[in-house]
Amino acid sequence: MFYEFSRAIVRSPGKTVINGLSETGIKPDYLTLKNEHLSYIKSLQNLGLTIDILESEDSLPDSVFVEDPALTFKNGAILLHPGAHSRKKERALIKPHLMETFDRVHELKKGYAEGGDILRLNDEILIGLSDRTNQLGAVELQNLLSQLDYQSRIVETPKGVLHFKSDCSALDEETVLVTPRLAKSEIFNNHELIVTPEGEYGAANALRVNEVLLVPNGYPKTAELLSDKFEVKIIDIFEVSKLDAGLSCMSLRW
Ligand code: CIR
Repeated sequence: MFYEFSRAIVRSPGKTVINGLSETGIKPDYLTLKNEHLSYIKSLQNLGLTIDILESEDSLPDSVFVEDPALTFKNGAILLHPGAHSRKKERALIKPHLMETFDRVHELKKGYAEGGDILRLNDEILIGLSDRTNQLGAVELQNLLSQLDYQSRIVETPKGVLHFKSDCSALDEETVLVTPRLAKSEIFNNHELIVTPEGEYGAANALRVNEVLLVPNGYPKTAELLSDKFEVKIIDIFEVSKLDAGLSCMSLRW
């Protein structure tokens, strides 16, 4: 199953994380963010995952968001090219660890793409075009995914949304959590949709890990809606979200 994981990679936040890219314009508090990150690691460990914790890198403030420079699967990994200028060197930073960990590591050679735009569903992978993922990178990524035996489809990220997965997450084989603006598209025609209630769009980046659904704190209506069908665990990411990031961004899972 696509949400069954036994391993993950995370990177500790450096002190410069407070200078990470942010549309909110609000600087997070370093120590609180660090604690949120530690609790996140604990939650994944409690779900049975073995975690590789990489050292912080102060020269790259957003490098705690390891989801963006790579994709990981049980049968291999893909090194991506972040579209954000200040994040370009994160690819070289994570490369040695991926080479040590995976037998097969493919590398995106053309265009750019960030992991936050890549949504894994049960039978295909969606690649959302955004300011961080362009058509050239998306087509090249489709080639690399097919070498790992994954089918993929290129879709549009709603305008003004940072990453495709800022607005959706796959909950199980047939269910996807989406914001109302993404629910209007025809992208998920074959899926049952759960739409985030008014004012709770930030809950759309939930994270299914094994038997549990991790949901960001601060979205009570969404959490209640989801607990009808899923075992929900609430995670604090108030500081992390000041950097436009969510639950999926802080780990690479496989
Ligand atoms: C950025 O703007 O790149 C970071 N501040 C946040 C990245 C969040 N990553 C993700 O959604 N996958």
